[in-house]
Amino acid sequence: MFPARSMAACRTATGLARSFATVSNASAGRSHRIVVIGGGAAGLDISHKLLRSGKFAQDDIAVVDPATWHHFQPGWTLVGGGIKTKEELRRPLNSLIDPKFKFYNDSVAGFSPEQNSITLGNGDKVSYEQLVVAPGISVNYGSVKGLPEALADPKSLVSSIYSYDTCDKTFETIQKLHKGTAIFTQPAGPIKCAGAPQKILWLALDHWKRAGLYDPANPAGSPIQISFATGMPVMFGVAKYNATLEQLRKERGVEGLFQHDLVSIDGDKATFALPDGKASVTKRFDLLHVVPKMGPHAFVKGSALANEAGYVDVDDGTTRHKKYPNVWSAGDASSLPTSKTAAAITAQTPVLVRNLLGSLEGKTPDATYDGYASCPLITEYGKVLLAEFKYGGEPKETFGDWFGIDQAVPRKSFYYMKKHFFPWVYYQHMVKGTWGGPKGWIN
Ligand code: UQ1
Repeated sequence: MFPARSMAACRTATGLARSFATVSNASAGRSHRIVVIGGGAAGLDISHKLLRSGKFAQDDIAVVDPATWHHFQPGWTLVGGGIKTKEELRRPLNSLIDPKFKFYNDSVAGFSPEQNSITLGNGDKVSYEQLVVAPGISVNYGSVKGLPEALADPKSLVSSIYSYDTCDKTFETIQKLHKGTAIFTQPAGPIKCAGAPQKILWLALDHWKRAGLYDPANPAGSPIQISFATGMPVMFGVAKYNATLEQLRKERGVEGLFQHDLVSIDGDKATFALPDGKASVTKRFDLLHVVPKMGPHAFVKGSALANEAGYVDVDDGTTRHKKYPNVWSAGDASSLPTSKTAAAITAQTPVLVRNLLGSLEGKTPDATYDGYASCPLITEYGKVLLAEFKYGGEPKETFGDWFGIDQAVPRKSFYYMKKHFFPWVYYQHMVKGTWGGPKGWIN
């Protein structure tokens, strides 16, 4: 480990060598040129892209993540719809980490950006020349009173596709419901995959339609009634796709309860806060699909790296930290003002990696992220609307440009991409750093 440490110190090209002067022998093995926080989609993609640059030796790059399993979370909607099993979507995290990395299978207790170090959950200090912060965000089940208890109760028809533990319960609840009121919620505020709360609604609706329990032409006369209760003012944040989805909602007889933010569950009653902050509405339900509020992990939110909202405060274009030039962030934990999706990560990581590698050579960042994100929005079994857009909610359609097709029209080809191609390319290429999303394969 000593050679690694001295190499790291020698190679410091950014004027940040001061931290290494104080590194004690005991912690010498815990100095790395680059430390990547997070073994999720962003962390794995970035760390492997950095390694593929050929500029790093054994243990030059460290990855920190306390998890045992890595999950392909975009697949959990399909588990909720009974299309995939949750087991097929996960891999042991250590099997996805190149042996050339030092892997700290531990949590992060804190950041010391002035000292160029982090502290692990076990108390050890790890120092770096460059830090990449990509730990994702947390799903806050406690944000809805009564939710943890309702989810844990196997008899309740309350579930969520947002966790490994409960995404299969969702399909069980859909199958168990034969009559009554089904409510699907979406919270106010940022969440991972803002389309997923309604994707599961569309799958459930289609399931009940096929089972003869729901007739979109006569919702009031159907055994099941369906509501979408969302804390947001619209079905989807990008105007072009919102128009299609709002039309589908009306055509399919789904009640839209906008700016209804779920706050508590009590038996078969769900209570929603309304925008003025005073009034609330309580609805009875027979099936409830819940999307809890989400937000930055406490160790990020409470750190010197966070902006006011608790996200890692990086430049919207370069992904470089606004205050600490040797800190970078991408993915859900970053302040990048776009959707929190794996597709967005495919466009963020090449920018981050190019700018970080350039900065090691003293260059000014010259790559810029345009806010690209995508949402393959499943509208029924066998059909997907492929929303793709950039900053400002402006559509940026891959296949529209190639073939002149309108991606707001739900298609079978996009469904096959979502069901078969994306999960495959994710584990074969994206986590290894060789997938560029709409740009295809990159090295
Ligand atoms: C993508 O690259 C990707 O990652 C593997 C997804 O899976 C989560 C996606 O949903 C999307 C939309 C992309 C973007 C790629 C193309 C070709 C549109």
